[in-house]
Amino acid sequence: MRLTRYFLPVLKETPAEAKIVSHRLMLRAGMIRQASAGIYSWLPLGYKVLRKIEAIVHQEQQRAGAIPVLMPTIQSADLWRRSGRYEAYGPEMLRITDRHGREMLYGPTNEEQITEMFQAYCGSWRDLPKNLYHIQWKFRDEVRPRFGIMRGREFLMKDAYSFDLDREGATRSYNQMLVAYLRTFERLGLKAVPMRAESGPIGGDLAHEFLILAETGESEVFLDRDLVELSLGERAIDYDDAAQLQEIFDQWTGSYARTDDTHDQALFEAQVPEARRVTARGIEVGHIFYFGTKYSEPLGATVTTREGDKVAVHSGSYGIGVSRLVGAIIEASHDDKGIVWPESVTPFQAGLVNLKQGDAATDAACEALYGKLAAAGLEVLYDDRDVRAGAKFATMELIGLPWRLTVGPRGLKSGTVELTARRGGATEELSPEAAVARLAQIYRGL
Ligand code: 5CA
Repeated sequence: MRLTRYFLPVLKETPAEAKIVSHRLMLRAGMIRQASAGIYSWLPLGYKVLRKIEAIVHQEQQRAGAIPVLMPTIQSADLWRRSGRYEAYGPEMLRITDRHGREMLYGPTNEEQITEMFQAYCGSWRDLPKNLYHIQWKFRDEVRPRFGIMRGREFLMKDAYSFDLDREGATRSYNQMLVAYLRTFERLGLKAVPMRAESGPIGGDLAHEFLILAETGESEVFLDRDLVELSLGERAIDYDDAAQLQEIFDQWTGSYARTDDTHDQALFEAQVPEARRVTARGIEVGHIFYFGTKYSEPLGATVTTREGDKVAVHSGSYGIGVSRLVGAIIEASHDDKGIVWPESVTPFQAGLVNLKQGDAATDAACEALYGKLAAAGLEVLYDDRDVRAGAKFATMELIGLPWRLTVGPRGLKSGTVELTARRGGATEELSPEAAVARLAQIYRGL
């Protein structure tokens, strides 16, 4: 993409209304525009990142056995009356009346809708287990929408719903999602830790929230240093192997206890030696719930067991804040010049800076390199504007592309271009071919 043809409305000034760094940087880098309180348009650069995060979430959900569907945003109030949540959900729910006077709502979550769909088609133990998910916009009329897309009113969520015959099956489904989340967040370059949590209006007796550690996190957390260092890495996961899933669950949530301010500080201190205690702040990017038969009973989601008995299915729901993740990644990865994207979600894989726009030889070298990068399958933003080099560097740093190629007359004399890492700023001089090969290698498999 040539910058002169793109739509990248970067701001020089820091917007006064933005209180946290991700919100400031998203506005300055031209990623989002507020449409009304807590409701945003995604500008091209922001939309690209959102789509990349979405793609990783899709991949990891399907690897874990979840099946993609798409449910509507608008739901019928009657369905929610059947589960008893229509009144209980309170003013956070956006209630709408259609032209026939029928009460509708903009879905804040989809437990009712999916359970209704499940019970319409599934009636036997043979239909189980099932895990269906979608990535769809939600609306919650938050009292205080703030921090940009981090706490929006309209936001994009991945929500998965599992159906099992009994608690044992549901535990396996729960663990599948827990492990899928660990993988998803690792691929996004985030350190996420699962924490035992309250289930709130979703209900149920087992829930974990996934917190990513960042200075600006909303909640204070106390954790075991060993947990911060834990990683799945390249570990091969077999999502059909309940024992392996349980082992990972135990490893991440078990005896290395940690707590936030809603939990028992004394218990934490009893379990974790002082030398290993870490205090940090966390941003909630995911939340998983096991709620037994809370929705299946009132909505009639029953199956016939092998023995011929009729039982309500055990279910769970599993959310990821897809749009919130864009901000969370920035909170976790930025410096005083701007964003530092992890390679897995960067809007462009590299930036190309022409130091002497209008100089025939430099322009030709840039064009040739741009062509080679495209041929290698790399997504490049070519800054072909007729502005000072300093302004080009500042834009590249602000928008956070992990790699920058710089082409100027001096390097061209010796047949080289510069390849600079956004993180750390190290620069190498390479032939254009070697630079393309390096980048292709970095992005291989991502
Ligand atoms: N039905 C369950 C799981 S599918 C559910 O709704 N869970 S939730 O309420 O915890 O939301 C799931 C995730 O959505 C949260 O972990 C958070 O990352 C994200 N989220 C929730 N509210 C907002 C909001 N107002 N703005 C942005 N993201 C949000």
